Amino acid sequence: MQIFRSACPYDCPDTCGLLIHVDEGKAVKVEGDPEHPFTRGTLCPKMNHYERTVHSPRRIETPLLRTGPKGSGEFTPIGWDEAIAHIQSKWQSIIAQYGAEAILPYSYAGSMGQIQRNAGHPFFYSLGASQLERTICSPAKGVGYGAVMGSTMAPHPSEVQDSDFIILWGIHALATSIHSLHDIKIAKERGAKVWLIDTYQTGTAQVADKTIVIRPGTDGALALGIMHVIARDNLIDRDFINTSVLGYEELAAKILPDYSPEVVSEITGIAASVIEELARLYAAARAPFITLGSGMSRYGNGAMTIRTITCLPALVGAWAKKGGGLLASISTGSAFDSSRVTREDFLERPTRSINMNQIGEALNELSDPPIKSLYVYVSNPAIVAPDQNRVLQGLAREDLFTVVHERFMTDTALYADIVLPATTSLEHSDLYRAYGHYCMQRCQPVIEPVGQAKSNWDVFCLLAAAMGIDKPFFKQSADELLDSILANPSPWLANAPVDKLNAGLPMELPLPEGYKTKFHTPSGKIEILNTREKEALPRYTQPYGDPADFWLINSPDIRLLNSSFNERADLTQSNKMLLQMNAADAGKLDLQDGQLVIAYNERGQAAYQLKITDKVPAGVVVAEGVWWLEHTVSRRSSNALTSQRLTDRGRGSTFYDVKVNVRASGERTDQC
Ligand SMILES: Nc1nc2c(c(=O)[nH]1)N[C@H]1C(S)=C(S)[C@@H](COP(=O)(O)OP(=O)(O)OC[C@H]3O[C@@H](n4cnc5c(=O)[nH]c(N)nc54)[C@H](O)[C@@H]3O)O[C@H]1N2
Ligand SMILES: Nc1nc2c(c(=O)[nH]1)N[C@H]1C(S)=C(S)[C@@H](COP(=O)(O)OP(=O)(O)OC[C@H]3O[C@@H](n4cnc5c(=O)[nH]c(N)nc54)[C@H](O)[C@@H]3O)O[C@H]1N2
Ligand code: SF4
Ligand SMILES: [Mo]
Repeated sequence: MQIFRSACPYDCPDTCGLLIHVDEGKAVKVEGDPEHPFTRGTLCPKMNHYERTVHSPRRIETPLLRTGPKGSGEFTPIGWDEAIAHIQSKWQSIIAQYGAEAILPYSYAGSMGQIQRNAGHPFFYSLGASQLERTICSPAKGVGYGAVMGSTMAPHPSEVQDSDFIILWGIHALATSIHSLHDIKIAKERGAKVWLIDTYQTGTAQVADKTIVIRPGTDGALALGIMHVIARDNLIDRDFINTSVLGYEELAAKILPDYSPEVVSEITGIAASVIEELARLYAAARAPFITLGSGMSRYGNGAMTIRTITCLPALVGAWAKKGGGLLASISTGSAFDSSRVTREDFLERPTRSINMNQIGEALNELSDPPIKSLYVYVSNPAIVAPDQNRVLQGLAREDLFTVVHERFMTDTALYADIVLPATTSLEHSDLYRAYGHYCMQRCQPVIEPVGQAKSNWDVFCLLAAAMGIDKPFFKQSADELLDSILANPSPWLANAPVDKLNAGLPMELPLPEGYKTKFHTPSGKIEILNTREKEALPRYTQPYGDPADFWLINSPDIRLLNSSFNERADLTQSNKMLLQMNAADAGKLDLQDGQLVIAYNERGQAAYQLKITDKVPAGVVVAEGVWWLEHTVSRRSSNALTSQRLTDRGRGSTFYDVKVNVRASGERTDQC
């Protein structure tokens, strides 16, 4: 038995340190690495048994060729040479007839490793394929934060330990970022109070002293209401504003008067007295801290909402206080030069870009040239993309040549012409950086590839050779590429203990002295007023909404990581596809707890088991998790209801900006 260090590859802010026990070439046990500075030896329930994913009997072990109709799941095993030759000949004829832009890559973050996640970029740039706008997560959050704070560094996550008043705003930390709760627990032990703002009482409410339930998409108005009270009662930090803030006076004069607690109460559904209380507590705190989730950024007004909330700490000088500030997301992207992997310079002429949230539209409507081939890796668009009926309709096109490189037979892979088997993180090399802390980790394979699985990097090198792309870049190994990146460090990385990285240990990037009050904006100040924006000041704008009765919140499930872990029977055996609704609404619709119901709108419908609960307010229903279709009753999951509309800025997804009606299911539960 040997124990190796590794890191969690999934799209989770924590990027936990792992210890992998390997016996006779198999991973037999997975533990948290106690030496990891942030994750400190604990894992979530999903990764505690990562070996069950790695050695799952459901792993795809050979390349597969489709033998039945699209989507039927009928395949025959073939060899790698045959699979690559098949792709080569199909692509060559598509390129000859339609041009390379008829080929579209589709990838996101099934693995967060800097090599494997980005391995397709240099290949598809070289090919001249259509580009993908990778905005399915929360770009509006980044744009909203950036409008006020520019590229100011996020606080170290342990900063919160010294806060005395913490707002968890639109974040289900118990499910999505559990290790942040460790620091929050320390703050609580030191006397801090925690308030949670969400659209229903999530599991995270357990750690909060108070939960405010807000009407979906209205958080911008709440932030303005809090600032109204702070300005009205002169609770501002005048010295901080004078030295470090641009535009407070304009905001106070032109915008805040319109957002009295009474007006904001009408918009948000929160009692005016609660808005007053929250504003006073926030202003009176020694070091108020806001942990900002992504929830409210996934609306038509997402960027403006985040921008507005981001102004709050400036009014009370929170940034200058130990333990104060706002944590939206941690970016360590500048620590190393990712263009050494992505190689934009391989693109010989501009090619069109297709927004990944609108893949449904693109597959069905695009012409000149139409998309004739789709290459999917580290993603599962049949399940994670909005407007599922349109996506499945596109994937079902018999004239669409689809290749899916996957670990499991996902709903997307079921529609493939060729399926290629992918390695897991224990079988390939990579470099991981996190978005919830400042650590990085370099990982080596700890077991041999399962079956004939190959890593993304290796497959793109094979495809490059087959397509006649003769660049030496594609003749190196993933480790050689990593070595060359680390041999050319950024100034930030050069100051870090890189030898730790090469020894496989988690390495924390050093933070510059006084970084919290070095505001990286054009003015050097926090920019409440930003004249580069179309609207120079934040104000409340409305979400899209839909003409239906209930907002549908379809946020993460604690047992899944986006659509990953659906393969694990131990995680998915109970309570899938629940629709949570409050008793009064259920009563009005004459629905009973446990019965099968249909949520529907103009885009589609999905069946759920009804769960009546007082944790959900009137006018809202909640369905956690993005489930594979095998776990659904109606062969559709929540994305059959979500829309391809984009956010106000950042061209991001609007998953929670969706409304539905609900009815009892008739006898038929199959999809219309
Ligand atoms: N277990 C688990 N962990 C995950 C994931 C997962 O699928 N499962 N996904 C990972 C990924 S890719 C991401 S991006 C992160 C996201 O993690 P988070 O930042 O937590 O963001 P969301 O999950 O989008 O939403 C968080 C909360 O916002 C609430 N919310 C929705 N609309 C509103 C609103 O209008 N106002 C307010 N105040 N709250 C609202 C939702 O009810 C939800 O509880 O989590 C990562 N971690
Ligand atoms: N309704 C609804 N939909 C959502 C969300 C939501 O909250 N609600 N959340 C959205 C968000 S925030 C995000 S970020 C997206 C995420 O969407 P994706 O990034 O597509 O995430 P996953 O569902 O985890 O799918 C990743 C797939 O990659 C595969 N994979 C893992 N490692 C490798 C590898 O090394 N190589 C290859 N080739 N494949 C690999 C896995 O087996 C898995 O099937 O989903 C979005 N979709
Ligand atoms: S999914 Fe998140 S919490 Fe779970 S092990 Fe991975 S990084 Fe850690
Ligand atoms: Mo995400």
